[in-house]
Amino acid sequence: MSKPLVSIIMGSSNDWDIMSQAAQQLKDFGVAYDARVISAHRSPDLLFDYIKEVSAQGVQCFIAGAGGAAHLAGVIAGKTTLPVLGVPIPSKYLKGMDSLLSIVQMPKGIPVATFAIGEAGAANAGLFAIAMLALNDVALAERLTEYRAQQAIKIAETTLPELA
Ligand code: RP5
Repeated sequence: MSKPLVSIIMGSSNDWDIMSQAAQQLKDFGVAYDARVISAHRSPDLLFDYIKEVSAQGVQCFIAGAGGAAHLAGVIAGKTTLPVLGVPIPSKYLKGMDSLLSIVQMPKGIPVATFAIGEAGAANAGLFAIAMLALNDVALAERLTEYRAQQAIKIAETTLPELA
């Protein structure tokens, strides 16, 4: 198993339904990743140890998904200069608006690239990580170009149903 290039962290195992979309993109493109449940609130010491450990192993960026008081991505960004991609998880009562605002409103100087709430955000965070890695990996860049071309073909071939 090759060393992970991307670390996916989520605040709860309940976030995996959404965050697995990021993992799936990385898997589909053959990018090695590590996915963990670590909470910024419930297990902060573990989070700091893990960031140090995977950074030393060569991880290139973090994808962090959390819901509600979603501080995970921001806390990671405060501990590393590696890019941090934040995914707001839909929450029970506020439907992820709380998560989105918690992640996107970072103080000047500590950026988090914030994605859409839910599945699309998680999948796009995976694709964005791939795009960053592709800057230094020609084969990966070619696969990404092909992936985009396939999407365009699908759209071009789409027909609408006839009206009755
Ligand atoms: C956050 O709190 C997690 O990211 C999760 O989305 C939310 C609720 O966690 P659980 O109570 O479902 O474990 O830390």
